[in-house]
Amino acid sequence: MTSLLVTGGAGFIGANFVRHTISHHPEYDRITVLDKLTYAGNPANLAGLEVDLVKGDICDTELVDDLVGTHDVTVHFAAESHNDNSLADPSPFVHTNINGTFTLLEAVRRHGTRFHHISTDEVFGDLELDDPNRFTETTRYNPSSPYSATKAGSDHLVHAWIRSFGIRATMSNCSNNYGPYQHIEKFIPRQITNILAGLAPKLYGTGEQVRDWIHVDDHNAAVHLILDRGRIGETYIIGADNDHINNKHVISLICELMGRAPDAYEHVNDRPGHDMRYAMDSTKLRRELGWRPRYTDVDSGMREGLEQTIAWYRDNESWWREAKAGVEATYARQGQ
Ligand code: NAD
Ligand code: TDX
Repeated sequence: MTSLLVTGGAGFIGANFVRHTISHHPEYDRITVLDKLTYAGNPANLAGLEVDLVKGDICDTELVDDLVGTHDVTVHFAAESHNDNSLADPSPFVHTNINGTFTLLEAVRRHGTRFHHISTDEVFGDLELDDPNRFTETTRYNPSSPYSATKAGSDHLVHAWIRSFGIRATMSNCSNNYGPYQHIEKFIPRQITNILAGLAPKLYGTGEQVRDWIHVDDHNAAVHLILDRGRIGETYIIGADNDHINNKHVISLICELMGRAPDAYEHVNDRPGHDMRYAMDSTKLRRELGWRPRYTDVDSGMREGLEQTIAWYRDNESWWREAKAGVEATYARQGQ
């Protein structure tokens, strides 16, 4: 039996990971979540689960040392995760994404426990729309925003701790996730809850940007495969081959699935420095570990994933309603 520490487990992907672990991986007999419960963390995401939730900062050396030392495996999701916020104030991004990852790595080095670092496609920068290439495990780092630069910094720390100190770590870089429990500041839940709240969906700029959308359950299934069978020291790219669908297409699909005209959205100010296209090549993960995404292809799997996600936000209005006015007021101040 194995004990598991999940940092950021009260956030979107971390909470889905805890749920996935409880329903599919009984070998993890004790699960602890370490989460600062920032605006993005919500204890309700773990309601009813047999999990110890410790409220704390991953930069707290003593607390982190104690928790890492008493769990066999640490999976590190905790981060400041929203690009738009990083443009308004980068400082929490440096604190959590860089100093927090450093604090965890030092604890892992002291205790020799297993570590998995969760990262993003954005560390590779962006591709032009007509560039046929996709990101692989060997793509050069080239981050654009304060968010992606701090995630890139955290990845470099993990690489260095693996090479210099031989820690037992793996890493994964995944593309844009969607699914239940995602904060309504993010693209897909913002549009769904706009429609539910009687507001127009909001598209940045022309909406030509491409994100390689993946359902959160497909991401988390991949993380478990890496924990079970991934090679120590290795990085795995995770992506579900949706790298041809632009934001305009996604927003129209959401409108259509929610019974609106496909063009029933507004154009708003673009994001400064907006990355154009992300595309992931997950061949290594598929070949080595046999991973297959369930929610792939925009006309079948992604449509099904979006329908389920829309139903979740419709059925869980109390989960998002209170935050909605504040999130929209912040966007309105930015002309978004
Ligand atoms: P999220 O913002 O929904 O959740 C982050 C969680 O971390 C929150 O619960 C928050 O309270 C917690 N946290 C923040 N600072 C902390 C600190 N100093 N100490 C302890 N806890 C802290 O983010 P998410 O979308 O679930 O992303 C999780 C991870 O996955 C991040 O590392 C992110 O970079 C990565 N990622 C996200 C996506 C995506 O599309 N959302 C894609 C690829 C990778
Ligand atoms: O209202 C919006 N309208 C809009 O057009 C919002 C919030 C976003 N957008 C656009 C910007 C992006 O091109 O949609 C796309 C997706 O935006 P986000 O949901 O903010 O995601 P992104 O910036 O691509 O980053 C996400 O994927 C990689 C996560 O937030 C990161 O944590 C992850 O690392």
